Amino acid sequence: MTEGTEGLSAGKCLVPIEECLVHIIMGSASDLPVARKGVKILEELEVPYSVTVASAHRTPDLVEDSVKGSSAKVFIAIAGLSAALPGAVAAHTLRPVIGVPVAGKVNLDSILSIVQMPPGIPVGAVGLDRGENAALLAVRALTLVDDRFMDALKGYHARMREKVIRSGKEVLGE
Ligand code: C2R
Repeated sequence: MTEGTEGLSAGKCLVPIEECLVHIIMGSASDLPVARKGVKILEELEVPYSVTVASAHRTPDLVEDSVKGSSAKVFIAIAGLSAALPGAVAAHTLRPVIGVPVAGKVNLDSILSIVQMPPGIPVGAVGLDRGENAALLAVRALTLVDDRFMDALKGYHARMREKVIRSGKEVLGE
């Protein structure tokens, strides 16, 4: 884990950085609540990850260093407002990049900034603040290189199914 994200209590990358498979970049420390949702999933599914803060607008050199210095197979870029970050990350790697727009006073700004990438530099997009879906999509991509992640996802889906069934029973007083 890169310095500056100490708030992620359970977010330490327990393996050497070169073994982290998913690299999460937040445009600002204020995006931490969204990053936490993704971290929770990656920890539950035992996917080695790393987290850092770097901004395409404020610290473009750090974005480049962070991407080029990572051996991650999938990148997650979280940003609100004029969200250039996911596109900037995609400009520095040929690995898949998943952008997470962050909700604010105007929600369409970050969504459109991520979705409307110019031809040639694709960025996948999940919904507003959907850090967990970004992580799940990243794990789905990892199933292409390692079947262990397929088993992890199957377990996740089985638990989700149980939760839905249980909540239905509770609502209906069964
Ligand atoms: P602050 O809370 O630091 O003022 O940031 C961040 O992702 C955050 O959601 C406010 C918002 O600005 C976003 N930000 C970007 C970029 N850098 C910071 N969209 C970027 O480079 O795209």
